[in-house]
Amino acid sequence: MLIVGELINSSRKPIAEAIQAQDAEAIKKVAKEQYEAGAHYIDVNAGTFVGKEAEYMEWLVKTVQGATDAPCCLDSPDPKVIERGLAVHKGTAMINSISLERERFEALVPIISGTDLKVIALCMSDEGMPETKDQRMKIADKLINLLVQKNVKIENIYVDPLVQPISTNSIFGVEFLNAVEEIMERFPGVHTICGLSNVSYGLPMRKLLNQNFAVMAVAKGLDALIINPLDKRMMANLIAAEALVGRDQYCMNYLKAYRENKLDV
Ligand code: THG
Repeated sequence: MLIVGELINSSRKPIAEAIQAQDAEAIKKVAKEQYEAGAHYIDVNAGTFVGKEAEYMEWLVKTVQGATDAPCCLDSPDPKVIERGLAVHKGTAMINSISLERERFEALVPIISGTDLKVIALCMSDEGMPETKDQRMKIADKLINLLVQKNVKIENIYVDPLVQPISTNSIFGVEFLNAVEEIMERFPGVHTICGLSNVSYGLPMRKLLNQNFAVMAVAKGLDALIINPLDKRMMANLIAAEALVGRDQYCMNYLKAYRENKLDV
């Protein structure tokens, strides 16, 4: 399971304050904690700072990479902001994200084409957010094919079918899960990823819903997640889920986590 640590996001108050104050130590601490908890990529998002997002993205990338060896997941809908982060990024970044929205697609493709960059492909088009599995599949199919045509390796594509709140429509959870299953079946080599928190929006005990949803998605083949890696129960659940679906040979990872005291949370 590839883990992207979500906590460096300006929608979170302490992060917005640290960015505003240019408090590098505060950002470095959150980067290190996530890396040590098992994050492979550190998501960086300064999206709430209109007009300063690109400048802050650059600062976040430099700051995070001054504290850990982890690559960043550059999180912005604006290709200019992603470019700015990429210009100072060391190693192989993950782009979060491209979509079928025409402007966004055309601006990002030349940046990604022929490189080893990983890219999150959001199932979103100029027609808006998909609701059913079939709507997601149509977008995923077009996106994957276009990206591969444009010289992006299928192994570098992480399709995000987009999680929507079950409080607004009770089918949103299952439509998402079935999309994961079909994408992994129909496009061998591609990855699937998502952020979880939307699924529980508007409901109490959000962690309970997020944790269960993550396990169900793993059962459908999801192999990457944007999460809070400091959530110990979430991390333990994922290790157990991967062992249970046969993605942990000889349960080695499960046993290692047990010996390291990471399961009894
Ligand atoms: N898909 C893609 N990118 C994304 C999302 C997605 N980027 C943004 C978002 N969704 C994922 N990132 C966050 C970041 C912070 C929070 C939720 C999603 C958040 N965190 C809690 C808080 O601040 O209190 C802490 C979570 C916890 O304690 O478990 O709200 O869907 N491609």
